[in-house]
Amino acid sequence: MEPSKEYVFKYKGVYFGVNTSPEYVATLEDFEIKDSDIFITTYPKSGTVWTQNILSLIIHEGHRNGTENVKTIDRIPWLEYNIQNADYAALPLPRVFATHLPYYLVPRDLRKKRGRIIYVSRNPKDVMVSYYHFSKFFPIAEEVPDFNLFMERFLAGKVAPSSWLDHVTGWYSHAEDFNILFLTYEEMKKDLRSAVLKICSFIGKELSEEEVDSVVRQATFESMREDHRANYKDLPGGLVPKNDGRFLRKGTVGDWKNIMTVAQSERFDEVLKEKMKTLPIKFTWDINDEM
Ligand code: PPS
Repeated sequence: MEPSKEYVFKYKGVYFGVNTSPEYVATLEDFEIKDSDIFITTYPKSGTVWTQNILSLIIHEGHRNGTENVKTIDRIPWLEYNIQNADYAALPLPRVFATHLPYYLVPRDLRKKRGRIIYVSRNPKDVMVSYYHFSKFFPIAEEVPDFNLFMERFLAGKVAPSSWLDHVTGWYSHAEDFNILFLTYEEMKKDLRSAVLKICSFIGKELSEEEVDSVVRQATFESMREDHRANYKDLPGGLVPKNDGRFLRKGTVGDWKNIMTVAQSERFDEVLKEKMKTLPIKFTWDINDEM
């Protein structure tokens, strides 16, 4: 099966989209890490933008109290897609980056436990459905109107950055090589405050009760949708969204049930569920499930 058209190259087994190149990705191996660096690492549609905003709110008082008007994309750039051509070396400390790279393509120094990684995963049915909707609104993505076709591509790893299972398995099975905090989208959804506290403790940032309250309040789906700094309404590079789509679409657990038929869900389970049993994570497929 052919991958989606916008995935312009494959590098060391992983599909990449536009705005980057194999040469650039290759340089990231030597990317110079500072000890205070933080990398938000995800498979797409797993809660990246959400975690970016939480970190902006935790780290920057001016973001929290509204005196600073810096958009997420400028505050926390994408490592492998340097869309705005930022000078990464000149970013204020602690630098925070977002990346969808698999564990074996990230800067070498991270493996020496320099810097910190926050890895966020989400149940793959919701990931896939979110990705499907994204493909319809993101102007440089190939619009795939047929959900079934999109699902087959997703299951075959013919989307960027290739297989969801390989991404998650890779990061979990190499956890010991990195200074890493694992979170799930669903635990953030169920108890955002605890997730914020875990992040604070991991990055060594102490906030008062009121400050934590403020972070939690501003990191809810509803608040972020209204916050022009955080909602990615202005897409990078001046791109204009199609079909009235948004990055912050529904923000729920279990939305897959609204689109997947029973047969599609069974097909998905047949391909992935058995293999997922080896993962040390119990995914939540419905907001009412016990965690
Ligand atoms: S991307 O393209 O990889 O950066 O996308 P990513 O940010 O990882 O994932 C987008 C989904 O995250 C949801 N989102 C949130 N959910 C709950 N609360 C908050 N605050 C929040 N912020 C973003 C966003 O709505 C996308 O999920 P879907 O299911 O499409 O709504």
